[in-house]
Amino acid sequence: MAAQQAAGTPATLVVGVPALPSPRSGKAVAPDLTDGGTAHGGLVDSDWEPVLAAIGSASSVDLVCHVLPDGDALGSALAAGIALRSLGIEVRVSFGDDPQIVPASLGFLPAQDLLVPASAVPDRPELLITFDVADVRRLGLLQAKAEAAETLVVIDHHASNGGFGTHLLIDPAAPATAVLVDELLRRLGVPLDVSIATCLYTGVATDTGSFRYSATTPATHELASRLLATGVRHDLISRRLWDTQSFGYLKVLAAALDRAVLDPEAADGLGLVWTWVPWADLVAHGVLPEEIEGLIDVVRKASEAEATLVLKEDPDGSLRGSSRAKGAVDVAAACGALGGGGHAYAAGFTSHDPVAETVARFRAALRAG
Ligand SMILES: [Mn+2]
Repeated sequence: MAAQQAAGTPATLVVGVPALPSPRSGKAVAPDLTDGGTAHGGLVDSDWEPVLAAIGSASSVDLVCHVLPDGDALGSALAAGIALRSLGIEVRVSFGDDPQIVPASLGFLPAQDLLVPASAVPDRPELLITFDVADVRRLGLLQAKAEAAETLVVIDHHASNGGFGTHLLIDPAAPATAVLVDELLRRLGVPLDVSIATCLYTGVATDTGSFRYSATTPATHELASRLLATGVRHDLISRRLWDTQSFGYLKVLAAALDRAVLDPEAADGLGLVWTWVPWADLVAHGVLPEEIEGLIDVVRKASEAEATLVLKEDPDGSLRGSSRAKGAVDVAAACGALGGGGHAYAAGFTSHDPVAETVARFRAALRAG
C-alpha cells in the first residue's frame, strides 16, 4: 500500500524543490484565489445595460484593438465582430497600425474579412468599442477617431487602465479581455459558435499563458470548457500560438542564448539574467521584430535569476527593453527608472544608450521588493 498522508496535509508534488511562494504574494493585481474565481465580478448589470442599449440602437459599430495586436486584443475584437454581424449590425474591425499587419501567428483567426484599415473607420464614429486597450495612445492611428466617437466603450482587463471612454467595462480581475467579451455575447443573447469560440479561446489562452498564469481561475476553465464544446481545435491553436516558429527565429534565439549573461549579485542577490538581440541578427535570418517577442520566455526559465532582461535593437540603434520577474522584485519600478513602465512582473522601456550602459542602469534600479 502507498504511504499514507497525514489528514489535511497536501500532497507533495515534487520532492527536493523549494515550496512555491503564496500565489498572491506578488504585487500583481489579481483576484483572491479563495473566492472561487469570479472572473468578471467587478461589473454589474448597470455597467452593461447602457452598452447593450448603445449596440442595439447603433446603425454601425467600430470594434478596435491596440496596435501590434496580440491574441487577446484581435481575438476579442473579431469575436465581437462575428457576434454583432450575426445580429445584422454593420461592423468594422480595425487597429491603428499602418501598414496594418495581422501577426503570422494569428493568421488562423476567422472573420478577418471584417478587418478594415484605420483610414476606413469614420472620423466621428457613432459607436466605437475598444478591446484590450489600456491607454488611449495604444490606439495609434485610431486615437483621434476614438476620442471623437459619439459613444466610446472601453472593454479591458488592465489594472493600469485609467478609463478614457464614455462607458467603461474594465475588470482587472478578468484574466483576459476575451472573458469580458464572452459576458457581452451572453448578455446580447448570441450563442457561441466555433468561429467565435476560436477567437475567444485564442484570447484566453494567450493572456493566461495557456492557463498557467495566476489569474487563471475555475471560471477561466469553465469558459474554456464551453469554448471546447463548440468543437474548437485547441490543439491546432496551441501549436500555432506556442509551438511554431521559423528556422530563422531558432538561429536568432540560439545567438541570444549564447550571449546571455547570468549576474547572480544583481537584485540584492536574487539574480538577473540578461541578453540582447542586435538588429543585424534579425536581418541575417529574415526574422521580423514581432517574432522575437516570446524570446524572453526562454531566457526567463533560468532558475538562478529572479529577474530577466532582454534588449532588442531597432534599426535606429535604440533598444527596446523587456523585463520579467517572478514575484520578489518589481521590474515596473526598474523600468520606470529608465522611462518605461508596466506590471511588477512584466515591464519594459526604450533606451537610447549602448547595451552595457543600459544594462548597468537597469541593474542599478533593480531592488528586492
Ligand atoms: Mn489582454
